[in-house]
Amino acid sequence: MSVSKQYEAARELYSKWGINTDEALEVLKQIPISIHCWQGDDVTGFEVNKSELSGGIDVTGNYPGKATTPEELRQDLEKALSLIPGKHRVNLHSIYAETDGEAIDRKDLKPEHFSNWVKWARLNQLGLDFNPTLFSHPFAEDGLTLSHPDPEIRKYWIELCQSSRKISEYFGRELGTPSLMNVWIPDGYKDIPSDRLTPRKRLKDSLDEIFEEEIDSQYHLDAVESKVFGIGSESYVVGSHEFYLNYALQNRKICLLDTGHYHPTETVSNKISSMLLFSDQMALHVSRPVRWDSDHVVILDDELKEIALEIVRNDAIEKVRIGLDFFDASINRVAAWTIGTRNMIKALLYALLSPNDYLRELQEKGNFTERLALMEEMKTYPFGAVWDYYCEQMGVPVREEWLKEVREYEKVHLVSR
Ligand code: RNT
Ligand code: ZN
Repeated sequence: MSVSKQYEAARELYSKWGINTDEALEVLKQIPISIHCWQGDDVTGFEVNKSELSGGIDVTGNYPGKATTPEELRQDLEKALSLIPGKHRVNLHSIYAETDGEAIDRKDLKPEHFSNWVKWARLNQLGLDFNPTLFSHPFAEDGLTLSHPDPEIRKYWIELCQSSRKISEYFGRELGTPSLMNVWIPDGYKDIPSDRLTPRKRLKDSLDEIFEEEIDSQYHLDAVESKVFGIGSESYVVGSHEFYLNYALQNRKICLLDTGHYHPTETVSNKISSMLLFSDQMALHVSRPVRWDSDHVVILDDELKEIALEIVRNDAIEKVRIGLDFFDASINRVAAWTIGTRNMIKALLYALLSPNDYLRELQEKGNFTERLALMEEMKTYPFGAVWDYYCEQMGVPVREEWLKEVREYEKVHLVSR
């Protein structure tokens, strides 16, 4: 049966619950996903004097064909984007600046060092987001940055964040869509600290200094990302969830929740409603922790669906900025982007095809039997048929067809690298 015939049948089934599949697809089309560039090169970047990846994060695997130049990275991203339905965003880091072979200090980077990215984004109708890179650097070798006891080192990182805000603002101005600049730092201790307060005080002061200058939110937004532990910071992380939750609330900044940054039984899906009761914006790094913050490729698992359901049910599509954050070097990297991003979009579609109002009513009435029964039955409704139709309509490969294209791309472009 053709994709559209299957879609017709699915449309009828969903309409029984008052769900308009055509409308759901129109909504889906408008949801941008911020795709992280760093999956394409294992968080390496293009700095002239590269430092090894640090900060308690790790990329494992040595699948051939990783991007080693900005041109290769953009080409790979374009390939992935051609397999992903919708218009999206690309998320950059300081280490992806282009300095023409000149060793420019990270804190001295200027908008012009990202002009190729902006040109490319405009050409491909993409928004850009940004991150100052506060790891993989000689000044971050002891795992401390914005909370460092040495004021000179702290100053360095503060200045990096300040100049990064200008770069982010430039993205927003040039592309007509605000750039989200996310500050994540690795700071913490391997072993039990004797003073938890002082480093946090210093981080608070550093952030105040970074954000001192007002920047028009039409162009730039500030976000802060917490973490529970990292490799080498197992006992204490300065920028914990409570730290940033309070900081963001008090200073009207955006709190960014990474799905790999909580205790293993804690879920981000359960946090979204609480966050949104107190602020009208939040951001996500959707990732997949496997036993630890391992940043595996996002799959369509229960938690991903639950996150999407929370965004849709809480009327928060415009409030939650969805970004991805995973890096797997053991598989084809273009495939990694494609799989993870398609899954995020699938989860959103799944959520849009749920009888959310009716389910809410059931709960309010205390009818938990029907609530559970219906939620379970919806899982086997023909959501795949709607997804396939969406891909066809958006001009991207249907089902696993995209894999052929990645294989071909690998043969022609990646193997020879
Ligand atoms: C690290 C954070 C952070 C990074 C990226 C590369 O634990 O999740 O977001 O993964 O900035
Ligand atoms: Zn993250």
